[in-house]
Amino acid sequence: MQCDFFLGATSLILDGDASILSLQQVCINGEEISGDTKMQVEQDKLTIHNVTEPAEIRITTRFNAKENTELAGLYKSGDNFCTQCEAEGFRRITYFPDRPDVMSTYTTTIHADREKFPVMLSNGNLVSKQKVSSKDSSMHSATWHDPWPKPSYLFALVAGNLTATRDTFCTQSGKNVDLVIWTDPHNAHLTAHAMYSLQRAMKWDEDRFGLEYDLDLFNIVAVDDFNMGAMENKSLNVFNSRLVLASPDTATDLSYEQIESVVGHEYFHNWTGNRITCRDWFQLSLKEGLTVFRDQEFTMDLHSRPVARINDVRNLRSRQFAEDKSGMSHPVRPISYEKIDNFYTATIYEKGAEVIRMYYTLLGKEKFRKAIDLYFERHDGQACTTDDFFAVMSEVSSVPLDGFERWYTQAGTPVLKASSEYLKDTQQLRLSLQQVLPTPPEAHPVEHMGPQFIPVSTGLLDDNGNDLPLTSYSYQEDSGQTITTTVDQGTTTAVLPFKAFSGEFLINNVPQKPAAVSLLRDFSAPVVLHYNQTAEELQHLAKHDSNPFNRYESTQKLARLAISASYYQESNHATTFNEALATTHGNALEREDNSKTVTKLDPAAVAQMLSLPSIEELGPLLIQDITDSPKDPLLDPLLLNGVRTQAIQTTAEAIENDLLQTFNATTEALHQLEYEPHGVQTGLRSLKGQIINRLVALDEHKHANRAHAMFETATNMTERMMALTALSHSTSNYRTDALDQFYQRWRTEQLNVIAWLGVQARSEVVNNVSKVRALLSHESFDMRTPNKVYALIGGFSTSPANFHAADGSGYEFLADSVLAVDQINPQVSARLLGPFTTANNYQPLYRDGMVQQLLRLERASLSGNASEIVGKALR
Ligand code: 0A1
Ligand code: ZN
Repeated sequence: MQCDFFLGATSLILDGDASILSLQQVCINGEEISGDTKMQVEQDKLTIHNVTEPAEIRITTRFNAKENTELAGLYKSGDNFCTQCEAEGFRRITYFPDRPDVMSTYTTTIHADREKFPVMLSNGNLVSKQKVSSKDSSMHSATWHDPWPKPSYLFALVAGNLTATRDTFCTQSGKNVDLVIWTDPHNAHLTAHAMYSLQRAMKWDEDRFGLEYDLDLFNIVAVDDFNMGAMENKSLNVFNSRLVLASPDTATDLSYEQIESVVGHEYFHNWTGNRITCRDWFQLSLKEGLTVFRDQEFTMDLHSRPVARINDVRNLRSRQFAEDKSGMSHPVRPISYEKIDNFYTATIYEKGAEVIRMYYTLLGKEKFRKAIDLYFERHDGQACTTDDFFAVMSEVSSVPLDGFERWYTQAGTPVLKASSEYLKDTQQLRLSLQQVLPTPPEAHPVEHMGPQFIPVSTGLLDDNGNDLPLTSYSYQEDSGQTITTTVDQGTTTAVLPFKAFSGEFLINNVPQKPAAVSLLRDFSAPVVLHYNQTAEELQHLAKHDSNPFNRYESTQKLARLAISASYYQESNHATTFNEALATTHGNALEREDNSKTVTKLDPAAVAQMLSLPSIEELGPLLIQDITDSPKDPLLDPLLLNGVRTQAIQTTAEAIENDLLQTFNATTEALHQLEYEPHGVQTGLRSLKGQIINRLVALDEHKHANRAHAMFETATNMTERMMALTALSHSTSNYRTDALDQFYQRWRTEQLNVIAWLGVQARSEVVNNVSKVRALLSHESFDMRTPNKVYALIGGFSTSPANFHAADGSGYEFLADSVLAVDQINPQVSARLLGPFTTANNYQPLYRDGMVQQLLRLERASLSGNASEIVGKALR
């Protein structure tokens, strides 16, 4: 390869992992070198002395890709070879300056057996492919050249017996791009959705960001063994097969949605990640946060914006807010790490995307586009920092962005405290705001914590539920000066720029006391909002808020208040909020008179309103406190799970008839439709799934048969899995029957088997740990396949009742599993350890149980990946 790496010194130091590589030969300008005076090989590097530029350095290494179970570098998945080089996998292939700011052009020649490896791929364009000339040779070779300079983490190579699904895309400038999806031959019929998603992504990036693809060929390869979701290697994306392959019988609606979004995500990286890459791995969010933002917008533009926003916020709260409350808490731009593989986190990805979304909210759509255009104009071809991105945003923004940069450097979720008062005499609404920042984690100290710039999208509702028009707002600066900002005529949402630790906004010309204030519309900042609202106000907002996100949020808030009141045994409050919640759920199920639609509102939104916050969402909120005064900052997970289940039951009981009616109506409506993984029918299915879960949770004796019938009559994987999930938590015989039937019918489909393992792992049935342990030796399970490990072991840790079992059996199971997986694949074992990193949030019974297992793990000789997480969990 052509590597324009500036040597600067006479010794060239190249990264390399001697645990896998065996160095065969080093030649400089055609001459082999050897001996300590010429070069030194150490565990993690090769130093070549006295190199004078320019030089041609030829390095030959050997390694056993078949035994590379870490799935980093070049490895075998099934009968095929493939690579994974992000973040530091290239150094497991050869010695190289394996860092993102060294950008080189690559020419790759692959030699392989013709029969076993008919397909040989690498980045860029195919230059030549030929049989090896000697008559009796079974070998052939292919040479690829990628004209775009790139860092080593974007290198890729694939060889195997793969089948191509081909299509094309004509770019905005009229160039035809060949699109190819490569799969194992028996899966080729499952690629249509991924191909269509790719074409839509290419079109969307042109329409929305003016970005065109820059080569004539784009390949996607689906592999069964992959540590993560997918990888954006230049022109040769490698995907976990679960994010490519789909048919109505093997994929749920959610899988279809994820395929579209991840195909988009990897494609969008071509500009945000590949053309402009990261200077170092501390800047990882520069490419990941921005690309997640882009894939979120892609989903929003293609489907329902509010439904997508709600899903994104749910995900953020349950994963990233929890991470902020764990030993893994770190800022969007971390300042230290032991293993970069451990930092592909919800903070880098999802919080990173929220940071980009705040720029978007503050600049507005047009200016944001202008700023992004400037980013590409200024930095194309460079390895950049988040400061470079901040600089272009600041330059274009009409709002000064002081304090915004702290979103990158300060870890944790800010608490935004709000109170409001109507000033009748002056016809103003006073909104007092305060931000409370968490103490920085030990590993990421910050000398002077400053206030973060929080955009607070705000609207006011009158008694009839209509938005009050807004005209202007005033803010008193620290200097004492009052600044008044006029908002555009007709505006009913104002983005209040809050950048102090505390301050007051006065919303002017408010003719009457608002019936309710709608704060943080569309979740305009990744904060926990404390704002005292009565059950009536929340019900009013849930029914009328013009902002669909806040309609959902008000229902969620009622649920949070109901659950927290039960948790703290405040029975009066619990009754009030549970009743209000049931009424709100009943209202959401309302159906238009004489209408054929199942619900007045979008059924997908109704399903979201009906769903209660997950345990993962509730945990950090409870200890952070929902009600402004945590009674006990340490969590009892079993109690929390119990009161959550009770809330599900109490509210379901109050509206059982409505639930049944809607269940039947969705069944009827779906019966008329042929399965499609999009449109209104996906909403109908998610509503149906939500309801069947509620009903079985309410009374399994009464409703398990309904779930079983749903399972048996399902014509698609979505409804089958929904029914199976509802049954999985019950103790009825229907459960075992459905699980057995499912396995017998789908045992040859890998994706279905993975779903089958997962649904059993997540079951809340008492003492499920023994069943899950038994599944470790089931014929379908393989500890070397990450998808199966995540489904079974990772899935188990999400069952509160079993993971937190009072006898410690759940913790012991996780530790045993980590020890076994760590021998095979450290990236995967490190991921499995996630649930232990919140140990310090729990009451002593639970915390001590986790700590006992963590100490046991600490004494074992773990991989560097796993021991970093164990160390942080014990802190
Ligand atoms: N950059 C990829 C994700 C990815 C990261 C690391 C990997 O191996 C350690 C693999 C994939 C993305 O954001 O899609
Ligand atoms: Zn990414």
